[in-house]
Amino acid sequence: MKILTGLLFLCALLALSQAADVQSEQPVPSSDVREELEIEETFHEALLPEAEAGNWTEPADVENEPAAEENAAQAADDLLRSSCPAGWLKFNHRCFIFIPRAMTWARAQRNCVSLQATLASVHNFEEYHYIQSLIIASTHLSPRTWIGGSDAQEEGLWLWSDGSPFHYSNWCSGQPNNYKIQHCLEMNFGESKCWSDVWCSENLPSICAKNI
Ligand SMILES: [Ca+2]
Repeated sequence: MKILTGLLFLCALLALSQAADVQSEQPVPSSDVREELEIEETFHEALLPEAEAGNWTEPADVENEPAAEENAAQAADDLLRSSCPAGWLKFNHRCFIFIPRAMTWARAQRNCVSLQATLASVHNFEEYHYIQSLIIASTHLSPRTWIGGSDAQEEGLWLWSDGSPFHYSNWCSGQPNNYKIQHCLEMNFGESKCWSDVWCSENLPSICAKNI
């Protein structure tokens, strides 16, 4: 009886030890591995809702590529728009051209309009000086020339034909005098090469200007 009991006890021990072996075959993750697994799970959980909602954000370096192309296209566009057509000269975001053919003020303005421009308005001394130097470069002289000022709509109320405000002026002494009704603005008048009102029917060369 004692032998039988001993055998049963031995069998029980063997069975227990085998069960323990089976359990020990399942590797217990080390603490490092557990951390990695947790991080990976967190990563997927964090991405999934956005991806499913269609809010996937491209990584930064990929996202920059279209932006760089866009910037290059914008720069090329700016360059194109910042240049003037052949024969025109750029100053203060406008293009200017001297038209040597003598015409009345109205015909000179119409000619400018046909070039997608207007007779030039002048807003400060630098612009006036630039226009004077442009005329000298074209003619080697300083002939009287039409620019875009007129008070034909109302005597003494000077307007620029491009619609810009008439703030700056360079009238010669005693001008504008509306002598025998003068409604158009000529530059390079007299020795001082300043401005005067003159009859609009005079035939003068002109300066056209257009915005870039
Ligand atoms: Ca006058």
